[in-house]
Amino acid sequence: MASIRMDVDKGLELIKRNTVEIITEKELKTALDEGRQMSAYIGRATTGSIHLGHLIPLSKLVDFQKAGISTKVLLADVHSVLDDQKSKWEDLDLRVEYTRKCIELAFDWEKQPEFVRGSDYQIKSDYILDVLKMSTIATVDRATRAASEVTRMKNPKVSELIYPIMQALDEEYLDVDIQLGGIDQRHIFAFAREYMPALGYRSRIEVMTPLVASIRGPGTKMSSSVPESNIKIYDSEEAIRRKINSAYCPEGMTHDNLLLQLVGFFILPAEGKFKIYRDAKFGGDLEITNYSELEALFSEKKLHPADLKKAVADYLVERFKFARKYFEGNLDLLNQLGKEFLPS
Ligand code: STL
Repeated sequence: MASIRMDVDKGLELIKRNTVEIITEKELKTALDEGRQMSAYIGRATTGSIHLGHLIPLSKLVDFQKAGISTKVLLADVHSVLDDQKSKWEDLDLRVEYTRKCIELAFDWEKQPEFVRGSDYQIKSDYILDVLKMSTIATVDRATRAASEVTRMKNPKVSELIYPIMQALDEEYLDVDIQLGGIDQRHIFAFAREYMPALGYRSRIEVMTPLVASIRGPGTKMSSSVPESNIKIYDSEEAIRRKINSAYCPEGMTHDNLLLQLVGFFILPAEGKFKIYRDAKFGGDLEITNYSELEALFSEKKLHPADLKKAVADYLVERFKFARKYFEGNLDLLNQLGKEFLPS
């Protein structure tokens, strides 16, 4: 008994760490208490290039795996067209291949998640019938609110309101217990919680990760289409170092600090520790094992931005070497996808 109790607590702690909200934690705890074998998924619309901003929600999958939860990644190709045609129907094969490869290569997976392509099931009649059913129940107002944070919604198309309906139904068709996503998905998750029971499906547990700070500081965004605003996982070593060096990271400021977030949400979960090599005259080497330790050091100005930047850049250069090598040999694929996919 004692050991099972410990496993439940450990599992809950793993799932909760680095999240900002869980709807609901009580349901999660009950499921763990009952020892249920669970599965979780995260969806990624195949809209643009994969960069650092995408890796933090994806990193959570590693914690899920460690907690014994099986994991899936939805390559949401249909969604990428529904979102104001950010992809073209005829480019979806390529977009899916690209997105999958990036996610495979960016993580040192103990076990690869299961990849599922949206269009493999979303255009079958049983799914479409459910979309139609939900469209008769969901109000335009609710669907609009749900879509607003995630799709373009400039001169909104009907497809942008279908988007949240499909994202809700994906939980059922992927046969999962948990959906994971950034906190920007909150309204969509609430929409799913509300409307799934109306179709006779259970509401799923929704787990949300923090929003990633931007390289250029508060008020800016990491955007796939602006190369200097993001770091692609296959950017050149020189570009990684240049962009990290330019990142917003004022001494002592822990808010909106991408560097701290990368260590806390991306590096520590994967490695368990993070080494910062420093000259003895600047305090000598540091080994950090948890985020609060790092935050304290930084806010007390015992860790200088330059040392943090150097250590994070070194890590990213090493971590992404497989992705860099792969895409160096497959520039054709990137060229076919378009200019914004090319490395800087
Ligand atoms: C984006 C960017 C991002 C996440 C998503 C889309 C998620 C899309 C999605 C689609 C269908 C699902 C779940 C999630 O079932 O970071 O453009």
